[in-house]
Amino acid sequence: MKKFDVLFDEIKKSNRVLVIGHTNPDGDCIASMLAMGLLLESLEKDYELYHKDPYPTCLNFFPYIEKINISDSPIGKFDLTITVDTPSIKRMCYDYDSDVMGKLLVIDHHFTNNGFGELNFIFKSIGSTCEIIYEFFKEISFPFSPEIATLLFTGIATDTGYFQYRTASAHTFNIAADLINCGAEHNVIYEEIWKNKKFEHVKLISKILSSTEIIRPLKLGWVKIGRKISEDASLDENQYSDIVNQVTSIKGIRVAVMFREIEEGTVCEFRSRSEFPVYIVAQLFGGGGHFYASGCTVAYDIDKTAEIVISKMKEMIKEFDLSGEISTDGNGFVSDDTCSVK
Ligand SMILES: [Mn+2]
Repeated sequence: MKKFDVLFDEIKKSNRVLVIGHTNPDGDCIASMLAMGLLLESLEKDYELYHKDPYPTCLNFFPYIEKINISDSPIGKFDLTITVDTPSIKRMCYDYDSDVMGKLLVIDHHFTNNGFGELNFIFKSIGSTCEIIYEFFKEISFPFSPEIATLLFTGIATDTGYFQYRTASAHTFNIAADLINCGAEHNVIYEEIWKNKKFEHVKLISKILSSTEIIRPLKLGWVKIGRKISEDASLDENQYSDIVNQVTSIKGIRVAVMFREIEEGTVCEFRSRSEFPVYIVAQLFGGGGHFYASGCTVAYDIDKTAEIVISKMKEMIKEFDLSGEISTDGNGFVSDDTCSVK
């Protein structure tokens, strides 16, 4: 039996399929949804690509982006729901209701995913959901059109910080090369995603970054975005990611946090460039994510949240030795990670 037999069978035997993703979608999520949509299209399936939240505007260039129904709810009933790139049931962009949405199938790569679907295809060592979908399409010999290549390349590139994280393995680079051969224009994609900032956003980002603080001996840095800036700025996920990544780009800083105040509390986004697993911090505060990138929302204002989270992180980081440049896994496709059928 091949790795994705069960997944493909489930899709083939379904009548009406809903494809959704995680709240505040990023490039990997939207590209995965669209790629799955193109497979369903070719299988002549009745399907809907649905999302509750708007996607980052830098993804406007995505082929078939208009196929995503962005509204309050999907239309009608389904016998199969595929949620992509979604770490937990509470991060699904639409509350799961089996009567309306049918069987729940999860395709994901988040470290903290506990397999909340009836069928789970979770590969925790892979850097992006798009890389999993590449493997799936490869296995079923679904051809990589230039459109699919563009989508999958972008999803892989955005989730690996343009191939800079350790999750971008040699195998990931081989996949990227294959996708370029199939028509992904890497230079165009780079321009669209990373060279597309508005002038006022660059000025705002520089203002936000001027509040960066660091504790050099702990290799820890953080930045705060108050409620007013957070509401006025209308930055998207990709742009926020850029800000916290700037903090990790400081020489000697291995762990970074961005605090962003919203109505319900404070969003914390963690990044690690070391063996320090930031998903553990996120989990402590009710969130989750990856080894090197994770997040949570704390129900306090920004100053109180920062105080509590930073003090906890100081304790935790002291237990780790961040003096070296320790490398971890990133050895490509680990087939028997978690592929459960409940
Ligand atoms: Mn992802």
